[in-house]
Formats: sequence, structure tokens, C-alpha cells
Amino acid sequence: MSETVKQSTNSNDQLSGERLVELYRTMVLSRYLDERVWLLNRQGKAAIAASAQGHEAAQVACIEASDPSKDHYLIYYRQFTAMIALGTEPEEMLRGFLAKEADPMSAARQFPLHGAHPRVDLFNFSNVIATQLPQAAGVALADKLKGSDAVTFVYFGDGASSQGDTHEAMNFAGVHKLPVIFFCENNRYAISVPQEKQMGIDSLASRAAGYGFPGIQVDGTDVVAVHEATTAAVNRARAGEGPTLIEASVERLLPHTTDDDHTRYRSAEDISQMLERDPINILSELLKRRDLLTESADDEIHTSAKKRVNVATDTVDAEPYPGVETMFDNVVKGSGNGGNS
Ligand SMILES: Cc1ncc(C[n+]2csc(CCOP(=O)(O)OP(=O)(O)O)c2C)c(N)n1
Ligand SMILES: [Mg+2]
Repeated sequence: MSETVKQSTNSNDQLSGERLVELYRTMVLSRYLDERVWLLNRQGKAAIAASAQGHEAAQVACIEASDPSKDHYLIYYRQFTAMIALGTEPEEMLRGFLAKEADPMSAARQFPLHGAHPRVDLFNFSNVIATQLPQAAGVALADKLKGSDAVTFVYFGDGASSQGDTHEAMNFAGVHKLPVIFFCENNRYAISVPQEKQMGIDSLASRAAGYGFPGIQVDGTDVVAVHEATTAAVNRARAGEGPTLIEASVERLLPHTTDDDHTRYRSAEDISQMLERDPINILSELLKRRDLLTESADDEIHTSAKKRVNVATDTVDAEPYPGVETMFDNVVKGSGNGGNS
């Protein structure tokens, strides 16, 4: 049932030139903010970060094919760009990374980008991999029972696809034809474990056949191709035809997290090849080829993103940490055993 790798046809996709430039703008902002967080970690200010560098095109294009006014998104820790595309402000992201009092996600109680972000309807994101998939099946089931045509998007990595939770969620969603899109960002690594040591198949999308719904492999560095594939999956889901598995092939341009050094397990050749698949360069070249972006407009996009990130950094750096007296606020306590349950 799975199809081969989709490249953009540029023929029948609905993305206008104007929207393509807007998506590029979001990707560039995400890239600078992501780089800044990495620097803040090296300065000892941000405890840990997982980067979306290399995943930006897949994330913006998928969201672009959705309807944030009604759809649901269950994200994972590498969804930096998706969070921005869904309306999270750079300040809000930084408050999480710098564990400031005003962190909207966990009030500085958890890892950065963990917890929930109610203002943009994002909930329960965690680094316990694959837990979000059965939850997504549940959200989609609720929508189906309510008669809503909302679609649930759930994001995960190639490593998470080996968890039992993933199998259970896809099986359940296939049986009940739930309006859920399983969006796998396959960067070929689960921390240091390469894909060939994680699974005995080349195409993760081919697994969908075992659950009774289509699986599609798409070039995740190609905004137009991801948008086309996701639009088709959204149409299927809204029409009551059930789930789709999209495997977006991306690159993880940085180590797994700020605590990792991928030169210890990736060859120099692997690293130099993946740098050629940087989605920001790919989209910039596409826009210029199509006369949608001039060099000076490109410079302006980069300059304004840098400024936006500088303003956000200065603002949040000056904000207070939570007071010691608030230590037990927002913490769920057990009962009957002194709060140790
Ligand atoms: C249930 C569980 N097992 C193991 C881990 C440790 N762990 C954290 S991230 C990760 C790799 C996940 O790789 P992948 O799903 O490919 O996502 P990526 O980080 O590459 O985007 C692992 C094994 C975890 N957080 N949760
Ligand atoms: Mg991975």
C-alpha cells in the first residue's frame, strides 16, 4: 500500500508563492532561535535542547496543510518549528528553555518544551517517546464520536516508531478509521542508533499496510512535496476515510541534543552529505528560481529574524526565575504517604 518517495510535482499543489515565502520566513526565524538556544546552552543558561535544524520544511509544510482553528497536534520534543508555526512566540519558547517564572509550558517545572501550551492548544508533550500516539488515537476517536471533521496530527521520530505504543495506536486507528495523521520525521537516527539497526525495512511508510491504511514516503526537505502529501492525507481524514502514515525523510543537522556529540558515531561523509539537504537552502534556491525571492528580500528576512531573536533573548534573559517560595506550586502531590506517591 505504501507509495514510493514523493518529490514535488509543482503542478497541482495549492501553495501560493506568497505563502511559500511566508513559510520560508518561519523556517528562518526558527533556525535563528534554535541556534540561539544552542548558544544559551553553551553559556550555561539553557539546561538542554533538541534541535529542529533540518526538520523545518517538514514541520511548516505539514502545519500549512492543516486547519489550526479546529485540528489537534500532538508534538514531540523536536517540534521547535511546528510550535512557532502554530503561533508560539519566541519569548515563550525562550522562557521554557531558560526556566523563567513566566514559562507558559510548565512554569519552569520540567524539561524545556515539556508540559503543555494551552494558549496554542498544545498539550502533554514529553520526551517519553511514542506516548503521544495512543493519545492521538483517543483524541481522533473523540472527534469522530462528536461528528467533528477535525483532524489529529501526531508527530514522532523513526526511533519512536519501534515502540509498542506506535503499533497499538496505528492498529486502533486503522480498525476504527480514525481521522489521524501519523507524521514520522525520519532523520535516520534514534540518538546514535542508525535506521538499519532499528528496523529491517527501508521504508517505514510500508508498515501502514499492516494496519490497513496508506503509507507514503515523502522528501521532508521539500516544502511543496510535504504540503501535497499532507493535503491528500487531510482530505482522506476529513472525508471519513481514516488515517494515513506520512514518513518525511529529513536530516538531523545537529547532534541528538546539546548533550550529544554525533561525530563519535556519524562518519565525516555522512555529515557532509546531510548538510547538502539543508531545507532552508533548498527552499531559498527554489524561491529564487521561481522569481519569488530576490537576494535583498532574502537578506531582509534573515536580518529581521536575527533582530526578533535578539529582542526576545534580551527580554527573557532579564526576566525573573520562579521564587523559592513557589517551589511546590503547580506540583501534584500524592496523598496518604507524605506526598511521595
Ligand atoms: C520510552 C522511551 N525510551 C527511550 C527513551 C530515550 N530516548 C530519548 S530520545 C530517543 C531517540 C528517539 O529517536 P527518534 O524517535 O528517531 O526521534 P529523533 O530524536 O531522532 O527526532 C530515545 C531512545 C525515551 N525518552 N523514552
Ligand atoms: Mg530519529
